Amino acid sequence: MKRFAFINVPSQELERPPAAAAAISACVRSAGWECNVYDFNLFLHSNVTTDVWIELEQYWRCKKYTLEPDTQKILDNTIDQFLTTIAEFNPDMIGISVFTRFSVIPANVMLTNIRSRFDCKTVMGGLGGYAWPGSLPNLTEHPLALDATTFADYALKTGLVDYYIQGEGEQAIIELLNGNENSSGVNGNPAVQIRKLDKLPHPEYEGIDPSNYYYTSEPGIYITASRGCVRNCKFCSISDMWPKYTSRSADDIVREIINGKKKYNVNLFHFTDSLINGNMKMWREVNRQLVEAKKQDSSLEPIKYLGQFICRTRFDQTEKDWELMAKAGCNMLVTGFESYSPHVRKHMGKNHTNADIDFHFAQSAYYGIKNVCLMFVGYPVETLEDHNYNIEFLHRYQKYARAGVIHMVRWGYTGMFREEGKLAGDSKVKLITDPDFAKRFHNLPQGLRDIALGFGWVNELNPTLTLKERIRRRLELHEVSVKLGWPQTRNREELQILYNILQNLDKNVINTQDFENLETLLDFH
Ligand code: B12
Ligand code: SF4
Repeated sequence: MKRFAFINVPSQELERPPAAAAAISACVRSAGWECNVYDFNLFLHSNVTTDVWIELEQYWRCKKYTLEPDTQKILDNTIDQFLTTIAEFNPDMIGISVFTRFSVIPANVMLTNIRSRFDCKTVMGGLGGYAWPGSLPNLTEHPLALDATTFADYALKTGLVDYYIQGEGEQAIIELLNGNENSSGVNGNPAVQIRKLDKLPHPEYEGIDPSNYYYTSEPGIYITASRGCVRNCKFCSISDMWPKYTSRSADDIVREIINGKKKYNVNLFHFTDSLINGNMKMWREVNRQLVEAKKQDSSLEPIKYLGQFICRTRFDQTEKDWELMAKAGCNMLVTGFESYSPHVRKHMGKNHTNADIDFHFAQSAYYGIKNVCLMFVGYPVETLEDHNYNIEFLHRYQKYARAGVIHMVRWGYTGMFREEGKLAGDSKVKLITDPDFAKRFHNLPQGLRDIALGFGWVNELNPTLTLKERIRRRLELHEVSVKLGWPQTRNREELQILYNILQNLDKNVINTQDFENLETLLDFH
């Protein structure tokens, strides 16, 4: 039997086992290969001191360009030790998972080491593969790779990998292991979205026991019930990744939850979906079946879940839906209400009304379901009147924030738009970007540049929404939130940057020094 070693690299949360490792290892096994999963993220964390871990995290996130000599030595030794275990397995192929752009540097380091020790084939997957390779330290050593558009492309051109897989990995890896090197998703062939999710094997956690992770309250696992979204909001990239909304059947989802509970001894299920309630029929049935299963078997009672949600209209749902969710174990919903202004929401492509938001919170309060609210400040068509709606939101729902029904509010980045994307050609938006921005930030790594450039726009059709005004609105919302006792998240550094910009702002021109602490903004992206 052929052997496949799956490697997960930092930077990733250590709260639960990596979802991709569980999903892909099950597929590799279904293709008749033996598969071992090696989580270098966890291994590293268990083998280095907190100080070394913190320095490495800064390095992975491009906040630091070189490591202290001692840290470099520790990293080299730890990788050596890690790869020795993998060498004992003697794999025919090694797969590496690049979760986000913060995994690009660690993946590059790991692949360089793999290449010097192993002769076997290597394959890369994960959304971080799409990241721009510009922040890699050795880019100029490979003139051929200078025009690489993504990290995956770079890795292929420099020979770090034999294959990379774009998009969903399940079908593509099975095809590849069956010898089909030209199948969709492999080495730049356009990926084809998987439509029959029920046919995929359930994730497996051999080698990545959830109880070995650093969970907050209790061990848990990720679960994916659907991919894509039923909406197509103007600022969102989900439809680029999954053009069609596709969901699994309720039977299959509940089977995975119950098996997960029994086999891996976990109660907590974290949905990775962009929205768990995209298909109401399926979603009702999932909750109904969970309630029924709990009635039949009391050991299932502790099962609970959290996930992203959309605010549904009153016509789409009943109180019974909320009761079912609560009984099924709904613990927390993360919902993009985005704005309390109907005008802004309409432009975004959202369907819900303010009465629907009222209903959402009232039901959550009644059934004890916690909420995280994702909100937008300075959306390109936002007027002062729209902004005042957001202030009203804070007053109106203060009682829920104080009671813990609203666990957190997160105000998005003061309108970060670099490319018009789906806003291009819109009758209400004509974005103008500061042409000098790119020059000023030329040497910043992609992640930072995206953020810096994202500040430099104004909507010609809503000209009073200058950067200064967007920042003022963000600060005002912060002030009101603090005054009313709203729990907020991760805003200290963000506000510091906005404050710096505001101080130097003159006629919407931004100076480089305003971004002194820009890299801290990465953590909010
Ligand atoms: C849940 C989630 C989180 C959670 C949990 C993260 C974790 N596990 O550590 C939290 C909230 C903590 C989080 C944080 C962040 N996230 Co996040 N997150 C997600 C989300 C919603 C689901 C990810 C997931 O688990 N999916 C399920 C698994 C199975 O999918 P997957 O990992 O993509 O793997 C599939 C394929 O990529 C491929 N694959 C993956 N690896 C491999 C390997 C091989 C060999 C093969 C063949 C295939 C393959 O096959 C898998 C199955 O199809 C996605 C959006 C989305 N819907 O995908 C964003 C997403 C991944 N996150 C993103 C970002 C940017 C972040 C943050 C950097 C945000 C920030 N600034 O803090 C942080 C990074 C945190 C960190 N260092 O850990 C971006 C990544 C974009 C990019 N290219 O960089 C995404 C895509 C959201 C977005 N639209 O912008 N995130
Ligand atoms: S509802 Fe959420 S996930 Fe769906 S398109 Fe809108 S912002 Fe994106």
